[in-house]
Amino acid sequence: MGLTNEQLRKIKEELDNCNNPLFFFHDDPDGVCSYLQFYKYKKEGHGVSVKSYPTVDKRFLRRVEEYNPDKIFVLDLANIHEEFMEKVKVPIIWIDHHGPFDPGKALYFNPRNNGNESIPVTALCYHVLRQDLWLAVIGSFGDWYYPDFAEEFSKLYPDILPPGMTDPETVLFETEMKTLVRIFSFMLMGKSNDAMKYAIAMGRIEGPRELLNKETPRAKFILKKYDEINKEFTSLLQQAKAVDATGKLVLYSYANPKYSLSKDIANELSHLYPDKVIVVGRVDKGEVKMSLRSRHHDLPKIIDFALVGLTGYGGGHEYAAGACVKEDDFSRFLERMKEKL
Ligand SMILES: [Mn+2]
Repeated sequence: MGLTNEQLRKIKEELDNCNNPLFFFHDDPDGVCSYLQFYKYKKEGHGVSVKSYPTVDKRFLRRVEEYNPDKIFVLDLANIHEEFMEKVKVPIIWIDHHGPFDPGKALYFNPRNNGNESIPVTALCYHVLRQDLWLAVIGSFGDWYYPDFAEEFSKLYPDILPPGMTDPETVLFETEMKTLVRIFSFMLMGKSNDAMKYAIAMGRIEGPRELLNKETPRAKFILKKYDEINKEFTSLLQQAKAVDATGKLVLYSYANPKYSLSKDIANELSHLYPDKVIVVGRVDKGEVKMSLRSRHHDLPKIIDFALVGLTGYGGGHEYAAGACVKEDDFSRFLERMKEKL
């Protein structure tokens, strides 16, 4: 599925043939569940979550020096910067489902190169190892994807994933899977080192019930952060659900929370208003950072149009994207977006 059996075998071989791997992973449920599957299998090496800008660039050379790995794995990240690639002397194994992009000297595995399917990296990792089913399932639904091993999970945990539910969006918003995905999303928030503490604790959790029922101190530790962020999230979401949703574009903006919750709020609004274009903006240091959602437009195209002449940047998938503009340019940006809807 996604990758050929030979490719899956090759990844396993690369994983087996190293002693001190360094894993760079995207700081979302798909990324961290990919990392956790590999780390739990290897029981050695280090992980680094890559925040905000999904690129492994020279910011991370310091980590390579610090950990001195004999192999680097890059998981669920769209880009590796040329300079990073040049300066690093050990093999790089890169597994991703964005792009595809030119892998340079990295050994590159991307299902989009074998027929255009965008399968979450966490599902690919499961096909390699077949070990931590629950992590693979959570990471997949986190990317709005129904994996071929979901039924197996449903048999073990029918209370979490009721049998016969095959639409990923329904699963994600109407079952306990919602809480599980959100626990993984929230635990990674904040500084990278803090996020890693939670990721490591998660690596010791044995299954979803231990987590949801707070059965152990490590589960309580993770759920404490979740509960704290969820409180803030719930109150922002309540405001977001109250905004005027009569136009083609639904806008919610907020300021000053400790964490950026835009992605999760945008997903909720997109589920609530499937036919609308959703813009969730977080005002921070004179800029507005946005999460955008639409099921009927090519968002990167519209963002590029709206950005002409303004200071900002943006991009992403057709249906889920991000953008950032100066606070003074925000209303102009929205006006120009509306011209294209
Ligand atoms: Mn992904």
